[in-house]
Amino acid sequence: MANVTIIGAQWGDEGKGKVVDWLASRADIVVRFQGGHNAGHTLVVGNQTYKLSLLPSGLVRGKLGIIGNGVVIDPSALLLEIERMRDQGLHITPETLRIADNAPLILPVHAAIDRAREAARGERRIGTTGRGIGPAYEDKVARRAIRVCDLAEPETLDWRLDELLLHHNTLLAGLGAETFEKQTLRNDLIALAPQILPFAEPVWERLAEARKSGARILFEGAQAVMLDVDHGTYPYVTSSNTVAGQAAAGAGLGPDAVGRVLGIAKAYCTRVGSGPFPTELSDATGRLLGERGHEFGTVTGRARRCGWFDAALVRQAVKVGGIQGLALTKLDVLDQMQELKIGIGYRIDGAEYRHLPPGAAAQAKAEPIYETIEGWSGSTRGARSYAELPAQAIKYIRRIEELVECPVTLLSTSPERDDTILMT
Ligand code: 2SA
Ligand code: MG
Repeated sequence: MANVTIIGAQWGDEGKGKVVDWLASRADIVVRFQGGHNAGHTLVVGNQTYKLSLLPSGLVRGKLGIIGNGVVIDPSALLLEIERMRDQGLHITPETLRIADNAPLILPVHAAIDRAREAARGERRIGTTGRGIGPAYEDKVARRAIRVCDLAEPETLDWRLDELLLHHNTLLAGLGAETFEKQTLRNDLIALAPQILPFAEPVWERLAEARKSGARILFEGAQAVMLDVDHGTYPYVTSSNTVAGQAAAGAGLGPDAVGRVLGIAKAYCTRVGSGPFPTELSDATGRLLGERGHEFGTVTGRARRCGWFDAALVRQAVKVGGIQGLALTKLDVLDQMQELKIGIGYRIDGAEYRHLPPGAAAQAKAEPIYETIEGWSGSTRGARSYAELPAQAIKYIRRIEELVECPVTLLSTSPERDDTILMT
């Protein structure tokens, strides 16, 4: 297997965890390259369910896990997750997990700002996970982040925290929220340092060595292309680049290392948080999709909004994300529906579009243009070969391939790892 990069092709929760797990068994190293503990990847292995947030999914398969520099790391959340996974029997040590020494940290002040800002936005809130992801990325770009390596230089923490708090306490006070004490933050960081530093190293060096020795690397994306800070439904996006190109920059290797890019898409569409969702269904069909698909967030437990597959959107994700093959998940949720719809474009103020234009007002007005396709009465749940699929289900997949201009190379028919069909 060559290197593979996995990214979401919609708004997240496409079932990346399962596909990453499936591919991790053929990889040597699994790398996270963006996002943080806002991600939620559910892995079902036998009778165990693992819910991972920040840790690379490959750890469940005993593969080396790497958290790259493109990730924002909440050190307390990391330690808690490691503890939780150890309780489930996973062996996580500095031998199995490495984190980039130049990755920025998420501090409690970031989560406080995230939440205070969301509260202040009221109706216009983004619906963030409240984990401090956005504010931590802002600090990185503003050059005032405290990074993993800084934990090894406690003598610099004073001025770093001064600079950070000058900015954030002013903001928090303005938002009517509680401010932070430097000494408390400093003490906490110093206490965390000996627990975090054993995992830290220049991971780019290890990855370069791994490439030289022919190791197979799997890059595990979080969130999805439509939540990308540049290409997504801005401002209703996350604060990182989620496209495949980010795998290289967020891990510290060249673009040739990215390998084959696999996009994950649900056979319908969901979104958590606010923002445009042209094919959203707020009727009984939408509720049915949510119930059958168990559409609740892994991290926050929020109910997900549901709607029809939006081929115009996924086509766009294929192009900007660099997706070469699609894994289609949760097809079984559509079993027994008489009729299915696929969004093929949008109507905005009387004009027709094949893509979603970037303006927030235009996106909010976008009415989907649908194509209707007959459903199937049989079941696709747990199918393990192409021959087991109803003819009409195959037709649905083929039509999606045409519309998004990308082949469906994998089909996942249940959360179980082995219920996966390699399409040829
Ligand atoms: P943030 O917290 O700043 O990244 O939020 C900004 C937007 O990005 C969306 N977002 C997500 N959407 C789907 N899944 C995510 N992860 C969890 C999961 C979500 C959960 O995989 O289940 O448990 O609720 C995720 N993370 C961020 C978010 O909804 C905002 O629209
Ligand atoms: Mg998820």
